[in-house]
This record gives sequence, structure tokens and C-alpha cells, in this order.
Amino acid sequence: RQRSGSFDFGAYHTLDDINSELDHLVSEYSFVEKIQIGESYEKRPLYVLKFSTGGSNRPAIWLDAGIHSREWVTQASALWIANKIASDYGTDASITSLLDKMDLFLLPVANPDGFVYTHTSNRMWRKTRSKIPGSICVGVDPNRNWDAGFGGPGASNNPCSDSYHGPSANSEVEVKSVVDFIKNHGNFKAFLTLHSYSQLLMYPYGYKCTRPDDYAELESLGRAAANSIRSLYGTTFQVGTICSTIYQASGGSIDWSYDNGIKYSFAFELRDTGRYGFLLPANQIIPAAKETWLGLKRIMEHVQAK
Ligand code: ING
Ligand code: ZN
Repeated sequence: RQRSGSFDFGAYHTLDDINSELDHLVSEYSFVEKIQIGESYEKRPLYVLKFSTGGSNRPAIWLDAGIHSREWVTQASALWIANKIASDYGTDASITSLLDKMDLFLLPVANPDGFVYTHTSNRMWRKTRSKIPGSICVGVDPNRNWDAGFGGPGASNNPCSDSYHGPSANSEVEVKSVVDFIKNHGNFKAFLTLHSYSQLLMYPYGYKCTRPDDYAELESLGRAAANSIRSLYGTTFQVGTICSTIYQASGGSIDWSYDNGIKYSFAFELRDTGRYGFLLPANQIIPAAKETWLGLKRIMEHVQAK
């Protein structure tokens, strides 16, 4: 469903089609650049779009999607959002002032091996595709593999589990590549990650069930973002810590980013609440992306003002 010369943001696409669209965005917009931050276990490039209007090592915002490969609305929304940011710069006051002060880095397919596998073999694949020594099972849950309460409650020791934490923290090259990139950069102010489904907006912690030091600010910002989301089509997002809204989960990305000094660390769980689940119909991609963007933008405006 590719229209002549333009990407259909309202359809699900293969990795190759997504990568072509990244190149297309880079060719259309001078302030958009493609960076390769590493390669996956199966040697696929990990591409990040960098939105930067100048400066050097400006304070930055991180956004990733598709760390769980079957959560297809997230990679699709990331593409719509990339195009939205690029085309709104210079016309939308809020995105213009954001990109005049900060850089934005977007990783639309954080788990490309899993994503290809969902297209070719098993639509419900969640994990990476790394081989586990001594097991017949494949893959690690890349959202249990970060160095934050690694191996604790809410992750599995069993390589056959969908929430297997892996042999060690950062064992997955897809995780390690992001960790290295963020540490080397050193100036990230927000870490935002897209999952589906359940319609939640979560902040730390997941590896423990205590509130973070910045609880009051994160809770009120989360509620403001959820209100922005709801303003478009009435979609409701519950807000709270990972542990209070969904379940205890150790080794998650936003706990790592928060404990490494990135205060504005949030995980979104996009549409729906279970009717279609991971198999969200394509006609909901653009509505989901639009409402999610309002929530993201609300958070970015707050970060920019700090
Ligand atoms: N949910 C997330 C998961 O990894 C989550 C919830 C988010 C846990 C952030 C920990 C940190 O289980 C889905 N749907 O993947
Ligand atoms: Zn997920």
C-alpha cells in the first residue's frame, strides 16, 4: 500500500520499507540525519534519526519504539511522529522552539531481528533473536536486560520465557548499543519509549515498588500528558509507576535511564486495551500516533522549559 513517491503512514510496513522511508526523510529535511548506533545480533543496522537544527551536543530527548517486535503500532507510530516533527518544524511554535534548543533522537525499530521475525515466522514474537548457550530456546526480553535491578522480580531465568532477562545485563547488543550511545552523548534530559498495548503512561520504578524521588513532578506531568492524549479522541491512559500500573518488572529501560540521571523517563503503552491487542488494525495507526504525539509533545514542552 505504498502510494507513488510517498510512504503510507496508515499501513504496517516491512523493515526494508521503513528503512527506505528513513532515507526519504533525511533527503527531504536538512535538519534530519540518520545515524547508525550499532547492529543487531543478526547484523542488521540500528538506525536513529537525529533531529538537530544546530549547536553542538545540545540537550537531547531520546525516543524509541519497537523494542518488543510484536508491538507493531509503536514502530508505525514512530514513523508518523518522525514525519510530523520534520514537517512541523518552522510552522508549529512548540516544535520549533523545542528544536531550536534541543536535539531529538528517534530509534523507530529498536529490535529489528525480532521485527523481521514477526513478518516472516511468528507475528507474536516479542524478544530479540540471540542464541542462548545451553538452551533450545531463542531470544532475550530486551526490556528485562537493562542494568537496573537486573535479574530481580518481574523477569524470568528461563530462556524459554517471553520475559527472560538474558545471561547478564546488556547482553543484548540492541540494548548495549543504546546504553553506549546515551552514555557517550552525556546530555540526554528525557528518555521516552513506546510499547503496546494497554493505554498506560508509566514512570519509574518497575524493579521496585517504591516511588522515585521525582514522584510528584513525574506524576503531575504524566497526568498532563494523559489529558493531552485524551483531548483528541477521548482515549484514556492510566498514569503511574510501572509497578503500580502494570506489574513489577526488573531490567527495564526507563528504570536504567532514570537511575542514570535522566529525570524525564517515561514508557507509553499505546492502544488498545485488549480488543485487538498487538494486532491493532491499520486504520488505528494514525489516530494512535496522533494522540500519542500530543502526550509526547506535552512532556517535551515541560523538559524544554526546565
Ligand atoms: N509492557 C512492558 C514490559 O516490558 C514495562 C511494561 C514498561 C515494563 C517499562 C518495564 C518498564 O513488560 C509491554 N507490553 O511490553
Ligand atoms: Zn513492550
